[in-house]
Amino acid sequence: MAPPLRVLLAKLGLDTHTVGVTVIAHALRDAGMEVIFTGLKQSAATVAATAVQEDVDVVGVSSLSAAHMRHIPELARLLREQGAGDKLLIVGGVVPEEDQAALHEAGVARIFTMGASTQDIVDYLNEWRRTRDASAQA
Ligand code: B12
Repeated sequence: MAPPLRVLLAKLGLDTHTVGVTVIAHALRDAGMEVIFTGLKQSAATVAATAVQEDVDVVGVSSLSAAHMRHIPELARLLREQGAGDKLLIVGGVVPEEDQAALHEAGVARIFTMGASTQDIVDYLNEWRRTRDASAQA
């Protein structure tokens, strides 16, 4: 059997909104994934280092305090610089539409905003894994 998908959930900067990230952690765990939570008030450098050390497949940032443009492009850059650019980077929370294109440009694969269905997030991650594993075998 394939090992479970490993997901690092992160909170960056001064953002202390915890409900969304907790809901997502439970949903991913209930779907059989391994979830690691960084805790609050992390820097992009700490999250990138943790992602590498823990050898996760996915880095998911929960961002509700309007600091996404400050921290997330930096996190994407640090992941690439540390040879971890193949990890899937996703974001959830309060991200205005006008910022989304720049985050995608920086390396964010998908953004799930307020009201996103946890089942859609689980399905998205499972589908990403299927595609990744299929192309690795080809
Ligand atoms: C509850 C709340 C608080 C609580 C937080 C308590 C806690 N421990 O979490 C308290 C009162 C402490 C608080 C404080 C503040 N808040 Co507040 N808060 C909210 C509120 C009302 C609800 C957030 C919530 O819990 N939603 C429920 C969860 C389930 O939803 P969610 O987090 O959006 O998560 C879903 C998706 O976004 C997504 N998702 C989220 N994270 C992730 C991660 C991944 C990996 C994935 C895949 C998906 C995903 O999936 C989830 C399921 O659908 C929102 C308004 C709102 N309607 O969103 C404001 C809101 C987020 N807060 C806001 C603000 C401004 C603040 C304060 C700055 C207010 C102040 N002046 O002090 C402070 C900041 C504190 C800080 N340092 O971060 C603003 C943010 C504005 C912005 N980003 O531009 C909002 C939007 C209110 C508003 N309309 O202005 N807040």
